[in-house]
Amino acid sequence: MDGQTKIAIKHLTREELGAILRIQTTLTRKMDEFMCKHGFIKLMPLITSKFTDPLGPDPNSSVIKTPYFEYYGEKLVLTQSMILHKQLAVSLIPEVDKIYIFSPNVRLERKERFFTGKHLFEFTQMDFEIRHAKMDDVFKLVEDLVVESIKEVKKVNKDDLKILYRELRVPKKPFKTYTTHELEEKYGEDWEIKASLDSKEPFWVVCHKREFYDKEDPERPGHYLNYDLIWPEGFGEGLSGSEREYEHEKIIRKIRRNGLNEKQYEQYLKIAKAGLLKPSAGAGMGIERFVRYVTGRKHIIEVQPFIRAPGKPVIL
Ligand code: ASN
Repeated sequence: MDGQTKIAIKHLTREELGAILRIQTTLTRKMDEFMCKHGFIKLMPLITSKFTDPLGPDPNSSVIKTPYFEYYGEKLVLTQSMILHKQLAVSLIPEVDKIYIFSPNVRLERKERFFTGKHLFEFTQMDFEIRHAKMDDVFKLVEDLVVESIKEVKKVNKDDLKILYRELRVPKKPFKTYTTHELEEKYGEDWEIKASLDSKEPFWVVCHKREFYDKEDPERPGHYLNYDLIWPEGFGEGLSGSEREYEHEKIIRKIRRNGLNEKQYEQYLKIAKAGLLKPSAGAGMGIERFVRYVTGRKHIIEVQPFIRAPGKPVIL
């Protein structure tokens, strides 16, 4: 047998993988229960589309190319995130104003991203969107979700946490909130991991200059109504989201400012122009990152049985 296949087998037959996956099962079951209890409707994921999240300009994004392919003369793309479809769903589907999806995303990141310990080029996020919601509604929901999920793991997976030597704390609500500006001032431009290492509790970071769909504060231009949730102990970013731009004129202005191809978003823009997009807010929580934090693993590949890591060969 060749060396690469042997490595893949070794990765799959690790003693702790069962414990990690049992914890992942508890977390995803709890998320389903929690979202249903809060009135969310579950959508199935979409992995092909005419348009997807452009993932930029965002200082945190490093995709080297967008995965396009042709099918019966149409140019389609693999999902980088379902953000625009989430917005369409909560705007247009009658009597459905809260949705969630376990959504696979493909993001062809630069190979150096392997060394962050938290990047995969294929991963799943629990993506949700709420019509007419504001940032504070999302914060409250996510804080309850995180606390309830972690309590459930501590209850159901005691033995698994022991196998992993993981001492897991239940976070205290409400989580603290910082602005990107204050963290930059304290830690410099690469604040994320330093601030995460300094903290024992998850915390929010608001106001990131990034994609066109994140809402700019109408009262404070240059400030953004968006947020990341940062896991503590050096695990770094685990969720991001925002209130959304829904007015055509603002969306088109930002698409042009960002140098994106308007043509690609044609149908989405038509719907926005007809005034059919509703205000909403939401977020996406990276499942593998949540599992990595809860299980206390050093590198995210440890929680992924079939590794899809930037710059690494796909073996199985
Ligand atoms: N899921 C994120 C959101 O809801 C978007 C992303 O994954 N970039 O804003």
